[in-house]
Amino acid sequence: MIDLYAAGTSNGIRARMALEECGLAYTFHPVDLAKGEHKTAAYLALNPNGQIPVIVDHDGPGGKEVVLSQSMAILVYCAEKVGKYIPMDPADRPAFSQALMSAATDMAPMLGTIFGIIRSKDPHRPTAEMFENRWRDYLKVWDSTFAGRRYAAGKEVTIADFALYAVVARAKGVVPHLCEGVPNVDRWAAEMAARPAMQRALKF
Ligand SMILES: N[C@@H](CCC(=O)N[C@@H](CS)C(=O)NCC(=O)O)C(=O)O
Repeated sequence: MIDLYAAGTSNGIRARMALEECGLAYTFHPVDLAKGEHKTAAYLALNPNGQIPVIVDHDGPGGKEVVLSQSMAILVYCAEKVGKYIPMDPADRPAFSQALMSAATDMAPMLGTIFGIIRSKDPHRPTAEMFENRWRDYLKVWDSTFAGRRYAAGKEVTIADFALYAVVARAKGVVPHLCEGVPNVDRWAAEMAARPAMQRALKF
């Protein structure tokens, strides 16, 4: 059994997608960020960074307990645990790694930065616009990619799709004006949204 500590942010959604898509049994523990539940001593013992998500796998490798934070690491961990959603053919790995890293190091931090700025007391519009434009540019490149490719890394669905969809779904919900004019992303996102595991993962 796995315990998941999360809230309905893109990082929390990503961890829940990992568990749902991999068909792993888990108990969900909602963490109320507004109440500071991620800063309690008990929570800090799980993740000293005081951030969601965290999973605790009571039956990790060798039967040992694994405590894991970082939503991307949780995706990789769950996929490796069930042997799915990571391409095994070395020829497929470069496109897979590139897609996964785009979600992890470009898309997710960019959206987090935009949220940080627009939710601040006195948002600095030129700075917000700079990051919003960068987000749009990244999304346009993804749109070109999806014009010739069904999934983020190729013909098969992988954790790169889950990593990316967590952030795109969140962006579509909170800042839809930043997600316009990308029909191929929309086609892919609709396919991801139709997956029953995704629908369960998004219910916070
Ligand atoms: N790189 C981490 C980021 C985790 C993160 O930023 N979590 C946010 C919610 S999306 C959080 O807990 N924020 C509360 C805080 O930092 O105080 C991951 O992917 O899991």
